[in-house]
Amino acid sequence: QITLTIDGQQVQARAGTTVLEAARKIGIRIPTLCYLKEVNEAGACRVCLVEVQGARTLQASCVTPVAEGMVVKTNTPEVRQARKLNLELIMSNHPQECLICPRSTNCELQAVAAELGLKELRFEGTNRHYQPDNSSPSLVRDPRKCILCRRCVSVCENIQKVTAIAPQERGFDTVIAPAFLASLSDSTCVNCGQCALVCPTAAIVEKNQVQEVWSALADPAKHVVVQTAPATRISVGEIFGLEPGSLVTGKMVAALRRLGFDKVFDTDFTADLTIMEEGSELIRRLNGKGALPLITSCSPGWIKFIEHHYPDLLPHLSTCKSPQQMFGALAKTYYAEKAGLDPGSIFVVSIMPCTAKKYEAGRPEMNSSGYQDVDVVLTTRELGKMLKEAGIDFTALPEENYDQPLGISTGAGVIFGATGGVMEAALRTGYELVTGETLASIEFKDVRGMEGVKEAAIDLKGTILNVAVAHGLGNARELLEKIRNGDIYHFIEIMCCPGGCIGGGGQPIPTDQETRLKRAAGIYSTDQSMPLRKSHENPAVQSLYKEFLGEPLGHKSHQLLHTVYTE
Ligand code: HC1
Repeated sequence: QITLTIDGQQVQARAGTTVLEAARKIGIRIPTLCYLKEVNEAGACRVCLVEVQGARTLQASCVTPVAEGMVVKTNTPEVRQARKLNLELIMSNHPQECLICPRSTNCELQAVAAELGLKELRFEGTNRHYQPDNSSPSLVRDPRKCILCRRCVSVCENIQKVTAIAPQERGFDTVIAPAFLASLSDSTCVNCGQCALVCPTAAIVEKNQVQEVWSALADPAKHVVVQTAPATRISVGEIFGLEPGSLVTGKMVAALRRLGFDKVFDTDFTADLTIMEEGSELIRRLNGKGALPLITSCSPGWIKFIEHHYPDLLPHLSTCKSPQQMFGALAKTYYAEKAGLDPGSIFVVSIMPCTAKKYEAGRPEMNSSGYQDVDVVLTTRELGKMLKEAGIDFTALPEENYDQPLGISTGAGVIFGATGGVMEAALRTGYELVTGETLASIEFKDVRGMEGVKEAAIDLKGTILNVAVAHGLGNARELLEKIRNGDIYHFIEIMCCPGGCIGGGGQPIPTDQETRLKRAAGIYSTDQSMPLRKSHENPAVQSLYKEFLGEPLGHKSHQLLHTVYTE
């Protein structure tokens, strides 16, 4: 332990702790912009300056380690003035578009300016000459709003290990962009949107498609249906001031009806269906037909990552489309038939915690209904914007139920939203299908939690199934290297984003580790509250097979619910 003094108070801190953390421990708030704990600790923005006795200049507290006997002052006239000056310099070439900016009221630059009491902008810098990059189906990069904090670079390089963006050029020309200033769509970007989650401003945001949905809703010739992803029901409430993890399924359904959707359905229904298809695929592969380990394929950022970086492992991917895409294909076939609708008039909207789902919906494979299966994907954040625009008082809404039959689901469907959930859902069904026995305990806790790579050996009454789960692409790399090195696994779940979809790039900001944990807890308690918790017990899935699909991996399933990914 080290003892130091901050603003006259004695503080004990572990060696290696920064002055910023030591100050926070005793309730002293030092403003920060570029700092992101354990991801970006670069001291780049210099708004966290403090005075350290004996030092010749003010120090960036986020990168200054504590030292024995250190005397720190965080609130002197010089400190306040220096922080303000640095902020003014940052803002001198930041577009003054706050009123119409997508991050307005949720912008850290705006918040720090208010916190520091900035009252005037005395300098006019050279405006950045780089133009917004609209090339990606998922994200818009606007270098004019970039404050060069490098959070996006760190998350892309160190957490996702994708390194699609990095600082390019020098001095005033510095810009965060793909190599050779290529557009995002020409880079190795997987569309995960983790950059957008950590960006303090609007330099990287989701591609906003709200207007496309308003237009569809206003078109009397269109029958507009919506599906909601597992991880949206425990996060959309945050946009309206609720705690992360608060379950708002019923209010979300009510809100979507108020917006004018003709039917409100649930992606959890097709998550259950995915388990039927993927579980059957696993059993088939265990019987020698196809490559092992089988790896899940529902996370589109992960799919793009394996296509770019591990094409030799593509035969291991499940051929199942994601639940989002299975839903789209069924909405325009099974549902159209049942409801007596022309599939061409059905417009499918998805509410997803994910920016890569926008890209997935536009992939050329995703039109097995004869139409583009999913028409528009909105992130949780865009749904929040839409609801605000419509003047819907979200927290005052009553709880309503999903429409049937594509709104019926089990607890296994909902846990898809947290890392380990797809695996656990598959084990709940797989165990019972393989052994013919009812599980005594349905909770597989070894595959839950935030550890980067989780492994377990599951005893299927004599047959041992080696399973592993990775979330975040950096962790996925680690696991994929083990497969390449010959480690034996039978079944693997990989989700692109840290924490799984609860930490998706389209989720409310902030999405930090504390938030992820609360959302995951919300997911698991939702599962516990469900009357049915195993996918094969979903009566709507059972009817779907009886009335329409036939059997898992049958001809129709093959045509509508499966695909093959190539390099
Ligand atoms: Fe996900 Fe999935 S769980 S990928 O994380 O398999 O986005 O929530 O909708 O498709 O069901 C996301 C979440 C989501 C799909 C399902």
